[in-house]
Amino acid sequence: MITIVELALREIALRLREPFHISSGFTEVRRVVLVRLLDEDGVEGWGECVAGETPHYSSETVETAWLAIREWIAPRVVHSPTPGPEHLHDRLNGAIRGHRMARAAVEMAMWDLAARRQGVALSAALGGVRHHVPTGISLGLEADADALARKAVAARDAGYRRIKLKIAPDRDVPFVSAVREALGDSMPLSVDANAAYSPADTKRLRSLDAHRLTMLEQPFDGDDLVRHAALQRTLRTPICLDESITSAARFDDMVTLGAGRIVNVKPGRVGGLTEARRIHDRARRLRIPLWCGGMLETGVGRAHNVALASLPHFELPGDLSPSARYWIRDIVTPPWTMSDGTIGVPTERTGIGVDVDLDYVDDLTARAHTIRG
Ligand code: OSB
Ligand code: MG
Repeated sequence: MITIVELALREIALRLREPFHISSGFTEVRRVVLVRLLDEDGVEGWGECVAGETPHYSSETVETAWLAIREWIAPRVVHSPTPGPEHLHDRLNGAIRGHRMARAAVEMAMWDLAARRQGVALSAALGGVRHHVPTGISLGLEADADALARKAVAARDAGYRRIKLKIAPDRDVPFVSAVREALGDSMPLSVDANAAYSPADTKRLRSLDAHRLTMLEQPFDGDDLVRHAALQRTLRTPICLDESITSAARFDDMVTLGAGRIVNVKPGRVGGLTEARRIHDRARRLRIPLWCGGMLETGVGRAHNVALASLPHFELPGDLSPSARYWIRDIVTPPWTMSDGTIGVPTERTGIGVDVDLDYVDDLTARAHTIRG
């Protein structure tokens, strides 16, 4: 059994190297909630909450996650012995509706802690097999199609294996066509709408079929599974769902309805690594492609994503860029780096495989709160 004796919460602020625009919001300074668990033997575990500053991607925010962890999650974790992270996931899932990003931050810290206790890497604890995970890049909205095309070419030349463009109704077809022309036919290219369209835009979305996209990510609202299914029936390009897939059950619904043919898995969005792995296992059985998404994580959240992406069915490149794409200085050492379009999985170290730079985190901390039960 694992007995947690302390849950330490902190919020840090970290400026992005350049602002990131998507149809559902704009980020310049990332406010990140970090969770550190400590057990009775002095073993620690780290997790990162992916909730945004504003409720545009999902209803959760930094403020709601802070509240949920402090008031409802921590009291169910501290001094309540658990056999491990899967059990903890089910306990939290049974007790708390929603607040998945808040729950995930704690559950993922428990995965790190449990792996360290066992003396294994997080990827091994999850059943990972890959030593390098293929890397794609997500390019934010730009005001100008040529500027976007230049960024896409630079990303291809840097070795990224798939390029994803954010789109919105006023920045789609001409932007996609300029990028496709600049990249040539063979480079895997996809687009992500972050729910900016409605069924009235079906004709416009169908015109994207001409650009040989590997997928169209989340055109409609997260709740609109039935409407996604109707769109998919008229579209050649596979739909990939992101915001819609909040659980393994919702993944099953996607399959039943034909609402999408590819899944973007983000552990934070589904309540943690336990649920993310359940989606992986089902997708593998059904031969539905999936890949690991990103939420502009620091090096802590990235570590969890890299470990998840080492599972066998994560064959498509993820949104797993190296630290330097986001931050002047990451909060972990060593920072995450890319070589030959892949990120190395730290299999030689226990847990998440990177060290949190505590002095730097202290400098960045806006508030802290510790629960000892
Ligand atoms: O939809 O995948 C998304 C960032 C914030 C919120 C939602 C999304 C994204 C990204 C960035 O696409 C991916 C990354 O972390 O590089
Ligand atoms: Mg997305």
